Amino acid sequence: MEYIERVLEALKRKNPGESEFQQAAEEILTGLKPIVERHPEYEKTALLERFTEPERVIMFRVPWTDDHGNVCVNRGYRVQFNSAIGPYKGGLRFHPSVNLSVIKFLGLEQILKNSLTGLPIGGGKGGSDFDPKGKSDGEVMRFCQSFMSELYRHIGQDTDVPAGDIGVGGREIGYLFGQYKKLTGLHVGVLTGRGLSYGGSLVRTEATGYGLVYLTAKALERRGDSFEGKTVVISGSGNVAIYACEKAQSLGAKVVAMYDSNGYIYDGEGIRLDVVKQIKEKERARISEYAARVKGAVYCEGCKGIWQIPCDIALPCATQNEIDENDAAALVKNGVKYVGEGANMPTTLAGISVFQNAGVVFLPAKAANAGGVATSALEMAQSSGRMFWSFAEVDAKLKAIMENIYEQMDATAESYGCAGNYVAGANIAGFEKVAEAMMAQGIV
Ligand code: NDP
Ligand code: 2IT
Repeated sequence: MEYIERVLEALKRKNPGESEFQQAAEEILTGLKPIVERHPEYEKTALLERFTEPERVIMFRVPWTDDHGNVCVNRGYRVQFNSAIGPYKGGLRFHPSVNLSVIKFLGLEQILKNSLTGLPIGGGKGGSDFDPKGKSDGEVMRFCQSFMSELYRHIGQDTDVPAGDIGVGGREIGYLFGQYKKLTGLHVGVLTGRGLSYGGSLVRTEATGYGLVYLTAKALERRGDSFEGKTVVISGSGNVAIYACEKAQSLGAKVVAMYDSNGYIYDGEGIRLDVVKQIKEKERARISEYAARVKGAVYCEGCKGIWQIPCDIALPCATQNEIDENDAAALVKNGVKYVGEGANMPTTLAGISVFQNAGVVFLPAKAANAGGVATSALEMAQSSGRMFWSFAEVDAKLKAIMENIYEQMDATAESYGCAGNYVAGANIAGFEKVAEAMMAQGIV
């Protein structure tokens, strides 16, 4: 049996029931075939076995008290996956579906994503099965304080720098930072996505969504096309979805649909983002509200129907496995030409095959959504340098990083004999640097 297949089989045996982690590992390792064939030394030094085994997994109890005096217990995680090219870096997710498999898949993806940014950041991820939905600010604060009361001893500005992800935005980062500072006395860049008044960076809020559109726009431009006049469907209505919508609209696209976990809205006139921001960012309410406020818009219960809406460009920006092979087939049938993954692993392996076989330009998550973590690294640079860059400065750096990622994965796919296959291109381009750093540092 070939090296990659053996590693994958052992990984599945060793991590039973971890379906998301197994899926991410399969996507990544399969794409690495051409580079592994060129480097027999990888097998001799068990490089892939080391690459797929986290350096450290931390799991902990998070007890907190709700507004009625009930004691609740959640589970906290931090997976410090790979520090070959820099300190562990990656978000925290608070969502009831969080388990070790989800955090490990996100951590593995993060290693290669962070490498693609060209900045010195390793890969990590964390979170909890805590559900912030419906909780008061006080409950969220007490949860965050308890979570940090354990996490603080494992992180640091030069060792591990967490940030946001699903369920963790500016409010949560603020509470987490406050508790870290209280426990350590350090006002340092140990978390990114901080508020602008206490060390955050301009553009970090917008970065993932803007970056997704910058990279997709590059793919369009290379084909003599642009966002102008295109119909776009965006799933999710959180941080990534909102700023992807904002940038796509500013480039002349018409975004016609978005969703949350209950259902989707369709607005043939083009989504009014000010209304979405009011509902989701200010009121923390449900997207169904949109149809009650905007004439002509409709709300449909359930998420799946969104992929039946004809569009030129689909930007899945909610969560993993939201597009399966049937959804992909519906999108293809209705004429989709580009798919840019804003979420992490939003397309199943079978869904990816449907897009690639149909000649859709498929832009995988670890490249397409790298703008968030890239801007986090720019926030770290500003923190260390005691500097504060202007919006225009950070935005220009973000755009350049995203365009460079596109060129890198395009050129890499071509040079390894799989032109246009950006899944392989992004995996190989990200892996090259991590592999070189791991080889240079010996068996550690
Ligand atoms: P938010 O919490 O801000 O928003 C998440 C959105 O996705 C909400 O609309 C939420 O709906 C929806 N959603 C979550 N889970 C599900 C589900 N199971 N089914 C349907 N809808 C769901 O998170 P972000 O926007 O930050 O993150 C979205 C995706 O982007 C994630 O995959 C994340 O890993 C990825 N990402 C985020 C980055 C960042 O900088 N924030 C960077 C790179 C990637 P509801 O409110 O109903 O739960
Ligand atoms: O998936 C991701 O890249 C993020 N959630 C952002 C991580 C970060 O450290 O900014």
